[in-house]
Amino acid sequence: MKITGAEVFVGGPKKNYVTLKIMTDQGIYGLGDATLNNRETLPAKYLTDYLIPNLIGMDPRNSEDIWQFFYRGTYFRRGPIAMAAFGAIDMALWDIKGKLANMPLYQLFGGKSRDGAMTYAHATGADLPDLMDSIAHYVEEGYQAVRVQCGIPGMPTASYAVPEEKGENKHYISDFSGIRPKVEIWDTDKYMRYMPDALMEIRERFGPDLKILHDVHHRLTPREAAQFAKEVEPARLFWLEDPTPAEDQDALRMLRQHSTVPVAIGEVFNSIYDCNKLIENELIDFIRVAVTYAGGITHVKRIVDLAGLHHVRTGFHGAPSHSPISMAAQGHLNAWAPNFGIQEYLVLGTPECDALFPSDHRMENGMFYVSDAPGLGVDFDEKEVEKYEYVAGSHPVVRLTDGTMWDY
Ligand code: KDG
Ligand code: MG
Repeated sequence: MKITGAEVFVGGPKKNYVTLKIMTDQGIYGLGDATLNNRETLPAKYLTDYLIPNLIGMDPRNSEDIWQFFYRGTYFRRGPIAMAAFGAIDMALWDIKGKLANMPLYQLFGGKSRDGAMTYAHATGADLPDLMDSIAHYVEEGYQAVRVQCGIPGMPTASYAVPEEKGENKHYISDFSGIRPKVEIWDTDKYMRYMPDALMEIRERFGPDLKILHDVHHRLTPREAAQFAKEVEPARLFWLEDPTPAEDQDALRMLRQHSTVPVAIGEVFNSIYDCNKLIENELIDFIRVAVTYAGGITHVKRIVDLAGLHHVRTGFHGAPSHSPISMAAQGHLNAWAPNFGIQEYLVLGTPECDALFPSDHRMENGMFYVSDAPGLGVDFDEKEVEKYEYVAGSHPVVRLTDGTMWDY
């Protein structure tokens, strides 16, 4: 069996999804997602200029050897652009393997460990009452777990994932369009004074069962994170996400010495070497890597297995930039993983998105159920994608009140 060709498509409703299609001499094709939010053209170019010419003629069934060929053969290893490109190839090869076996992917991993996978929604608000409305909306939709973010009184601008105006609190997606980034002004003291009590008010309003998650988006120093973690303990969070900048694997030691709050990290990691110390030293509780830019199913499965040895559960990244293809890949891993924790799930789910990526996977009451279709179980409509143009975007940048650059 041989790979005969591959094509990359960039486009989608409100998102520049990067979709890879690999064709074979047996008529079976596979799909992969290489969407690197706000830098989408780069993995696309890496694929078309370097990787696809090498793929032609390879046997698509040898997904492990092909992964090693690209990873080891690159010399300049890792990094989100390369790992997103390798990841898309890997997903597509697994898709082909599943179609050849006539089995859904979770069967090839070892079968189902659960029927549905719990997901969490993003609740947000310009202020705390606005956030409370947003949480109530998702609870009513059936979610058992909700991530909560809100505006901080006195903060000069809205901060991470928070709208400027009240009322935009349902299915809110930040607008990242434009090459010049928006500037957010951040005040650590105000945040640390306000947020612990706000989280406690949320716990009191929604009771003991709601799983409450909160994302600090890498903004605290190790000492501040330790103090913050201690102060939010009474709210009994399901997780505290990215309290410190992700590059520093030792940053969580101090937090761990002072608090038992569960910690989640890893949405910006792109290899096992970014998190092996965190996992082996049991400094985290949830690993947030994504198949999209952590080298695909082959590499992420390796991380999941290492995590399982150290009581670390999965909580894969699932921001709206992940296309239904990578979310399906994660859906199959979630169905199988003995150490599954939770899945962030923000696929647009609009009729336009469903038309571009038809599938029978379904969301019900905040739970994700994978279909039994062979492979990934998602298709891609090449005619539909022609409707969309690439729109360049940038993540915001963050400055402290005196102008100093900080972490987004
Ligand atoms: O592209 C960046 C987003 O994916 C990120 O800001 C989202 O922190 C995020 C999350 O938890 O989904
Ligand atoms: Mg996050």
